[in-house]
Amino acid sequence: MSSQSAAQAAIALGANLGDCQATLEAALAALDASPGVRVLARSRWYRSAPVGPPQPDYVNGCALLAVTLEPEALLERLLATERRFGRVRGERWAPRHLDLDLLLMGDQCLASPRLTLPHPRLRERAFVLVPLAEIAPAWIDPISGRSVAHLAAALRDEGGLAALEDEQALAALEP
Ligand code: A4P
Ligand code: MG
Repeated sequence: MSSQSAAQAAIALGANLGDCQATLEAALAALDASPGVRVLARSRWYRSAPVGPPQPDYVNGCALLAVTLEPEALLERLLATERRFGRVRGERWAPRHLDLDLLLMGDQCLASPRLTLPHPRLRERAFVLVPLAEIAPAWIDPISGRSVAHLAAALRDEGGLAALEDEQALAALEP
């Protein structure tokens, strides 16, 4: 692939500290405004129960990007964007303001010390696969040979995920 031809990449976004939805939207706008990256689509935002150690609920979502960067350069851009939005002034051991993971880039498979593609936990996580299936259901995971829709369907019943706009619509119905 030439570094100038656009490739498609899928990223996961997550936050569980501060105004999570505002941070995720600002991070996407910053990525879209940066050289060599264009945001093509994003999923709805989901509230998700924390996987791993006890901590606040997350807001998660996924986005599709058109990129003219090599995978390592895109990862650097994601990590720089995390730093830009993730600073926690004076707090120690705080949960994350922003987590950006590179999930898929075309059908590339990589395992370098800095970057693993596809993302190694892509297939295990409803909070990644359910939003990703909204925007890229037919994308084939090059490791399993399964589509994103197929992988998401296998995890959909795990629960713990709710679209924020559904929560807001339900809240509006309450007396
Ligand atoms: N790295 C290698 N491959 C990749 C890749 N494909 N994408 C390296 C991104 N990074 C990749 O990542 C550490 C290093 O992984 C990077 O410097 C990069 O070189 P990190 O994001 O700084 O570390 P982390 O977030 O602590 O690790 P990781 O593995 O991303 O954490 P997880 O597994 O994502 O866990 N529960 C819910 N409901 N929702 C969440 O979003 N997130 C976590 C974080 C835990 N529980 C959660 C959620
Ligand atoms: Mg991460």
